[in-house]
Amino acid sequence: MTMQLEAFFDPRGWLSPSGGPRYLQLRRHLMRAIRSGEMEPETPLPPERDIATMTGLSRVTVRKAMGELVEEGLITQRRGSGSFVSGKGQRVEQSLSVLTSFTEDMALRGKTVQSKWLERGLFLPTPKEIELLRLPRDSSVARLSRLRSADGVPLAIERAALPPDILPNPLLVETSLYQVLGQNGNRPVRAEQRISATNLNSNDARILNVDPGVAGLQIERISYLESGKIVEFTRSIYRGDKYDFVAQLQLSK
Ligand code: 16G
Repeated sequence: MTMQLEAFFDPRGWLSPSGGPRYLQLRRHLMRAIRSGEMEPETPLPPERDIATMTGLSRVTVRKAMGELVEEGLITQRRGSGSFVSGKGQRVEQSLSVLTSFTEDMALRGKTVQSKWLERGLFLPTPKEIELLRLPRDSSVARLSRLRSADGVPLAIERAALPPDILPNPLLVETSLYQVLGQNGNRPVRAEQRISATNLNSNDARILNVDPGVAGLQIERISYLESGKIVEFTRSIYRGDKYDFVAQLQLSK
């Protein structure tokens, strides 16, 4: 854990009288830290009575919050040595409202990205690519398919298709697509994203190193230049057990 425990448990940062039952607020606070990786696996947690002192909550409330996290497998209790963050809960959270690239997202979390190429080059477009990317009939299409991992953990398969005038030489993309697009003044400024649930087919499951049929998230992103020109149509399959998409909501004014 990189932050000070007192600061982390200081209730002023997360406990609110209108935030619902107090044990749920503590549970949520811990869960967010564990899932985002802010609290790393194997981080020892203070004894209940110390958490009670730091948070100002009763020991019963602390026990209830911790008990649920133990049941969900996010915290492990070891007899005689206390409670620890288990490796199981760690997930990646991606904001739904900021247009970032995979490389930037992971860098923000201090993670290193690895990509394995599945396909990269200029191809004959499918009718769907012609329609979605608004390509002229005789055009080619740039395709980039990659397995994307962070700190060695496979997270997603990304299959991107771009008009060839946006990315004339796909081989120039070695790590970040958005970086190469930015160098040519073609970095998208806005995007629409559609997320749906999916069960991984055997091919994608094998690439992501999970069992066939497990739950995943399918995300389609169409991104645009300021002018309205389409930059990419990307279909990604994310591992459902490793990824959370998080949206900040505001009351409409
Ligand atoms: C993100 C985008 C994807 C984009 C990629 C570029 C989602 C669901 N998808 O993964 O559309 O092509 O970033 O990443 O967020 P890169 O610059 O690291 O290659």
